[in-house]
Amino acid sequence: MTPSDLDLEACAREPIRVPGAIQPHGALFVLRPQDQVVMQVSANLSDYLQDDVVLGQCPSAALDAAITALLNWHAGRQAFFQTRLAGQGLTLLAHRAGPLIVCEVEPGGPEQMDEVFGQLRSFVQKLSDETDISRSLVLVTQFIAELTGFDRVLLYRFDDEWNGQVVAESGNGRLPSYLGLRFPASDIPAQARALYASNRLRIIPDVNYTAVPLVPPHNPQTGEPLDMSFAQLRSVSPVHLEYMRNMGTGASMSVSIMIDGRLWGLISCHSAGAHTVSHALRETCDFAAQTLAMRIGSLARAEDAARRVELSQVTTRLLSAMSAENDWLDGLVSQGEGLLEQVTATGACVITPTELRSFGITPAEEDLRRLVSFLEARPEGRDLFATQSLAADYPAGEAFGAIASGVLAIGISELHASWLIWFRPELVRTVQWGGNPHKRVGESGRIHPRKSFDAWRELVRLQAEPWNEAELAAARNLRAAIVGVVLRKAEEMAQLSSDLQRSNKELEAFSYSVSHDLRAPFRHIVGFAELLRERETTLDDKSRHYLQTISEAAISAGRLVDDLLSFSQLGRASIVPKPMDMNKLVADVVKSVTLDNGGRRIEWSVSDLPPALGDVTLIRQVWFNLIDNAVKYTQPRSVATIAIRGYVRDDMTIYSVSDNGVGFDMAYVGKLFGVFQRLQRAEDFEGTGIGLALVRRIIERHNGSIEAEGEVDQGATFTFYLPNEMRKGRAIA
Ligand code: JQ2
Repeated sequence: MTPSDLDLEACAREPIRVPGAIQPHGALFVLRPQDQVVMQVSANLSDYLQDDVVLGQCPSAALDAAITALLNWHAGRQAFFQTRLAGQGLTLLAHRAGPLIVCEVEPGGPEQMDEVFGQLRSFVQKLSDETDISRSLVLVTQFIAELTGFDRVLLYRFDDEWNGQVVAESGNGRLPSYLGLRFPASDIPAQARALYASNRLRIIPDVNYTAVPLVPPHNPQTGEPLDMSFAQLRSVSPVHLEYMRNMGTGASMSVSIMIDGRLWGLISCHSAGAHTVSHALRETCDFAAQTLAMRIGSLARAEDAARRVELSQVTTRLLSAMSAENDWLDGLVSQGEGLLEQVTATGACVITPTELRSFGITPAEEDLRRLVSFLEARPEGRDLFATQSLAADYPAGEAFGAIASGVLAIGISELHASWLIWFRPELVRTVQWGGNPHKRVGESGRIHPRKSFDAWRELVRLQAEPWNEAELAAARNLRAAIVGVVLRKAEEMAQLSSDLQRSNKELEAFSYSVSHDLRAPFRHIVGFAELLRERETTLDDKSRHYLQTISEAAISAGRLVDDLLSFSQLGRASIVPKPMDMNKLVADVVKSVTLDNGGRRIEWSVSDLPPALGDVTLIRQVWFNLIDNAVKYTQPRSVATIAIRGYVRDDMTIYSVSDNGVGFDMAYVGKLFGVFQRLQRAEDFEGTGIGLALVRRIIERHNGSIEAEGEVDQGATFTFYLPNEMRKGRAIA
């Protein structure tokens, strides 16, 4: 037969409950309870029961005692019946199949159960002392290997997709180790798993057996094939027998481990040659397996609880790091290892529209940004997203599936597309596959473990280890922690900014009233100083100089008050934007600034300036201050050059004033536009220290912006941006 997927598919559909045959290590007959007539027999029945049970008749008187007991059992509710047929050296086992009773006989006398109970007792003791699941699994394989004498006992555990992995093993070395190996779900197909969930034990004492047919093949009364789900002797699938032969095993037995009603795994026993185990010992194995199942159930719950505590400690660590830093992201990233540990990932990133911080192994930034677009587009929005196979949900993910098949993502902002994302690599990359231990010389055939591993490999391509509940919960908790930290920081900021706004308002009110009240006294000082000078014609030079100084100081103080006043008024006045002829405005300003420049040489270079929208008086003030500054700070130059430019770019009209003056150090550019901030010593250059603050305020009131560039002794350029006609609708605040 040629290997083909079709064969395998057919085998997955094989009706294994109704094979119509048994294995030859016992015999079977079907009894109709009303009249005790034998309805069906296995063709080998006379090998075991001679003429005591014959098709179409009632069992002979030699079995009377057993049959009476059997009928008593049938009238009750127990599922299984067992008795000794001492005269024949057999054990009789029975169970119901619809209205009929299926009876099976197997050779075997009463066991020396005392010793077995001793072994069982010590096993149960060891198991209850063991707190680690993995070591408990090894204990059970050891116990069963000792009890049954099989060459190798494996513990085979199913994952969510019913792929399996050998997670514990005991053996005498006659068969190769399969520890750690993984197999695809198809190696134990669905109908077999369903059967094994209800009938927990099966044995194949000799893989090379010849199946014994049932006679007649169907129940003569119903015409139905016999349901052998619970028959000990059920003949097994020929495909599975082929598999066993290919893996070099002559006998097998497997016991289901059921946890919370689900088939969790199998204890799978093999021998190189034929090997059998009595019914009593098989029962003991089942008992051990179910004891283990209960233990795993409770250990798993304890482990899950411990894991949640462990992960919440990681969350706490991350939380305190985030709270300690000004920028919570810095804190989070400073604990990169913890971030990975939080959900056992190999890579992680926090990605916002403006920032990307990553840790460990992650896809490239452009892949991450595209992944975020995918996440954002989901109907679930920014809820948790977890997958063990990203490519299945998001085909573009295949490109980086090797490092990020597992993705756990969680939105961390209501407002922005900000995500915390963890990654896990494709599983095949992480599997330890040292030296192909299952590859044996001479292994052949269409199905055997090595091919199974390849099939499994194909199956789990682009799949990562799944995220468990404790990890998903940890991700949610961390999100809550982040949101908490961010919220608290935002509240602090809001508090700060409302404090700031209040003190700004107070300051404005204060400076308005102060400057208003100071204006008149300064005028008076100047005026009276002037009057005094005119009246007292006999004053000596020194006194005249004093008077001159008084009036200059008062003029300067008055100017300061004027500036302060207009600065504080700016916060209140509403702005009515009108088209402004900037060429004219600048020409006027240049003229007024240079009226009295003490014969300085200034080379002006003024380009044709585009018009703009704004309040002419205020913008004139801007030009005045900038140009006046340029003139002022070029004083030390023998030839000052001042250039004024203007152009339109997109929805902004941009103007600049450059000079070759004393410039400034860019390190202090942030201070340039503050009130009373001056980079040069006040006495070197006249001015109130409010000019640039006022300029910025005016520009900002126009919804524009201003920036400065300079270098010490190399001049400065001030550039301001005003929203133009295109943005007129929302140009002015
Ligand atoms: O031998 C048994 O106890 C039957 C249960 C069974 C097992 C357990 C044994 N066992 C292992 O210890 C390991 C790890 C090395 C594997 C992979 C394994 C497989 C395994 N398959 C079992 C049963 C079956 N497999 C059955 C039902 C047999 C029956 O109860 O009648 C079927 C139909 C198959 C079918 C396949 N097995 C294959 O490997 C493939 C490719 C197929 C065809 C889909």
